[in-house]
Amino acid sequence: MLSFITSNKHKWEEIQKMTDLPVEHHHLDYPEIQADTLEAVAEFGINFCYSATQKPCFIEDSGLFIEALSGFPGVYSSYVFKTIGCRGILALLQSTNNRNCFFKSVIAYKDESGLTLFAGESKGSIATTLQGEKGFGFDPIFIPEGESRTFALMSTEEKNLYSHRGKAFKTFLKYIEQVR
Ligand code: ITT
Repeated sequence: MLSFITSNKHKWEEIQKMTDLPVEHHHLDYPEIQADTLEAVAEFGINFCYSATQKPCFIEDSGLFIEALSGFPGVYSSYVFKTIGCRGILALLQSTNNRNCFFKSVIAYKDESGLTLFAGESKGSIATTLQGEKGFGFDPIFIPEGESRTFALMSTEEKNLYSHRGKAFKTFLKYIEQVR
């Protein structure tokens, strides 16, 4: 049985809707190190988790990268969400017309044969106001490319079609179906 280690119940809901494979939700507080890339953060985290569980497991680390802010909050997304939140991001973008951004997700998987990373990105733009109440985190201000609605106005199934996590998880599933 595969184990998805996360403290975020929304991530678990999204992943569950994408597969019929038996995946269990495991809660383990693993360290999220300060590093320049999501890959480095995820790699450290999965090594910690695998040492603790000794079972095939994966984690997912994600971030929002805003062009006009030189990629901020990026690897600091979790902290920035907890501190200034969506409204803080809107305030930081008040004096610019460039609202381009992307979400990136990195899934790190480890089993007896080693560690593998899978990435997914979702390009989009930052809305001018908070819109919608579904989802979590920056969903009320993120509009994926080709859409006019934020993630917070979409069902989980719809968000999965566009999202960074949906894309990374799809690639991960293909790999798992081949190797397991
Ligand atoms: P883990 O236990 O899985 O690490 P987390 O909530 O700490 O859960 P991350 O560090 O990966 O998750 O996420 C960084 C932040 O980026 C998260 O707190 C959200 O605010 C934001 N974020 C990530 N994915 C998002 C999504 O799909 N929609 C909206 N915001 C998202």
